[in-house]
Amino acid sequence: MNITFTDERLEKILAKARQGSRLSKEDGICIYETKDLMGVGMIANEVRSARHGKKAYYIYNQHLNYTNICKNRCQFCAYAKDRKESGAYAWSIKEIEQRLMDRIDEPVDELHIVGGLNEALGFEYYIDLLKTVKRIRPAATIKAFTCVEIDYLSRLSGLGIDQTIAQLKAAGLGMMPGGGAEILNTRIHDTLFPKKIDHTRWTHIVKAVHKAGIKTNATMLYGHIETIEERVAHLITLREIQDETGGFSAFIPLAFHSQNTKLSHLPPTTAMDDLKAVAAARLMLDNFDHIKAYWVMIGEPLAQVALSFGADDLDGTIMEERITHTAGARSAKGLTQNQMETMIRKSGYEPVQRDSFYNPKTDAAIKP
Ligand code: V47
Ligand code: SF4
Repeated sequence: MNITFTDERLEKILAKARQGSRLSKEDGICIYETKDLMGVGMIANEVRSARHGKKAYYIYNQHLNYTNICKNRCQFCAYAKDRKESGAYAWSIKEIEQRLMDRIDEPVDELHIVGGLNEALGFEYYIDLLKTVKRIRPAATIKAFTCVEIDYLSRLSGLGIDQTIAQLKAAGLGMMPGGGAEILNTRIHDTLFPKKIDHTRWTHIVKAVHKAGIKTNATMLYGHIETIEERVAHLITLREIQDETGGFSAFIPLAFHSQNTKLSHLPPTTAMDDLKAVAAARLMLDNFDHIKAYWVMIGEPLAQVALSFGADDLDGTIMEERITHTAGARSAKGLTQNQMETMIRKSGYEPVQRDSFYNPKTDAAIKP
């Protein structure tokens, strides 16, 4: 297909994408800087179509955020609280069981489980949590914790990283979500989340997790104080890790929401930022199969458009999202399977209900 660009620098990026050549740091910067959003989108869509055709994936999932008490208190986080603050909570294992039972009649394939670093919870709590979920939902995949929790739990248990991962895996951990990476950069770490692990530790842990045979996702939190160069460096770091381990499943750009955070003066990301984040990921991360447009953060309408800007996955039905909604997200808290499939079909794509490892659930497709 002939593409006419208003920014001629995109000709070179299109040629590279068509040859399957790796894009450089300069190409990444150009993708973010250019005003030719449609040009970038068309290249990203070509790459997305070659890999996935008209398929758009989603999963039937449930989020469980077991505690919002967190000792890290990252500047960008509206969700975390101190122990004595009003609204602070920590669910007992019984309460977790209850939340699972509340939805036991639904065909949930994945439990997405993350929470704050709550010093009142011991290592045994995490093991119990995994075992309880596995007992109640034996067929579902537990996608839980991030490298931040792995680091924390290895200190809490005194077991070291590899043993900690092994114990969590034995208790039912199936894969890990991508949160916690934020932007892999010292300046941003020291400014926004100095108490959380830095990029060196995150990289070390994610490689150990992949080596243990556990797939993870990767994310990038954008739209705060980061520069374009820092975004591109983040993507290149992830690409290099993926070359080494092959352990990343999907990449998810996370649009920063500033309400109720220490950065509440910052404006929301624009549609231009959000679509560029998806397209840049599709083009720079040539060794990632899946790019998610997380509808919770960019809203359902823009997530539909993002399917034509490089995304092949809309994440899941969710039902009870807390982290982004505490920071002012206006999207729904959850979607029914029907709403999800309608959203995909109305964008011109074919919904594919998947499991956590992108195996299609062929028997479960809802017909229009
Ligand atoms: O780790 C925190 C980010 C992450 C805010 O792997 C914020 O499938 C925006 O990682 N505004 C949690 N973002 C969400 C996450 C995720 C979501 C969906 C799918 C997957 C996956 C992973 O959200 C946190 C942090 O990076 N975050 N505060 C905020 N105010
Ligand atoms: Fe804690 Fe995670 Fe929030 Fe940081 S982003 S304060 S680690 S819950």
